[in-house]
Amino acid sequence: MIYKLAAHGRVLTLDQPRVMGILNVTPDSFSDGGQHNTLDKAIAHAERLVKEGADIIDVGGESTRPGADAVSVQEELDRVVPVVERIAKELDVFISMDTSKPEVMKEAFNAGGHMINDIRALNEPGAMEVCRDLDAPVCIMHMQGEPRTMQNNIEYKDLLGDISEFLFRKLHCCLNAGIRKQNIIIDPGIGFGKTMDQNYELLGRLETFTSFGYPILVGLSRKSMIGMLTDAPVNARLPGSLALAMYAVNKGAKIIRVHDVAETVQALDCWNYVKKFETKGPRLREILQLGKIIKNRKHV
Ligand code: 8Y4
Repeated sequence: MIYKLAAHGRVLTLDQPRVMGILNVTPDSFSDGGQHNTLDKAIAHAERLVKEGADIIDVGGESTRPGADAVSVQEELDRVVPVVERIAKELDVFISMDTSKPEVMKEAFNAGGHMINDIRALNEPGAMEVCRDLDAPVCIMHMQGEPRTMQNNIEYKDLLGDISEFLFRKLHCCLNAGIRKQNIIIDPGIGFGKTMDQNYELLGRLETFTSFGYPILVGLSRKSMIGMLTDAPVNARLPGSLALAMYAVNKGAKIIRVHDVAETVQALDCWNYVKKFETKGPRLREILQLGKIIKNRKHV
């Protein structure tokens, strides 16, 4: 089964794992004070992610760190919409909006964005209806609790069972609300209300979710499950991030959300290439073609 995401006449085929590059547009990520500077810097970073080979840019204006302040609708609109609008005009890439607010989903989509990445799985009033009306692809993520407090009182009856049940219920709600099946992506929500070992268990059994019949997105990049295991600080977690990303694609993940696009693209190029040799009697034409495509990448 080859999944396809489509919006505004752009199609993203998930015939191979795709890379979603993270673009944070919270004031602490780019600011040196001025607002103009912030927009230009965000666009420059987006351009770099695209040159490095990102298939999707995930634009986020709300910090989901535990303890981060809530952001008003207007504030998030002001952060996200101008960035999405300029990426849509200037860059050849699929744009994702990391938001839970229906107003932001709508405005950012109408500014040229292609999909919604909602860590709250369309839980805000009106979000489901907005996504249905936009006919936008949407990622439904599992989270226990709220970002502010999700790492307190973590409790599951049965980790994989509870998360499967949550996703099943959400899928049912989405389909009932009129969201098309082809527009839905699922995500087990690594790091969102889970202990270190629960995150490893979830990843170790990621194939559980492939049979649901929806493409799987995972975010592992630089997450604390790597730091807690290895003691690596957040800026030294690239090796762990790459290892876990490759593990996830082996288990069927179709979209990997990452900070380090160039490095992940290289890892995936090698993964895709060796994958061609898995089946006996590999088709030499196809392999030769893929080898050329990979060599022709511009390194930035
Ligand atoms: C260091 C680096 C410490 C990263 C913490 C983090 C996901 C997501 C996030 C995810 C989907 C994050 C918006 C958390 N994670 N969306 N968003 N899936 N769909 N933390 O796993 O990167 S933000």
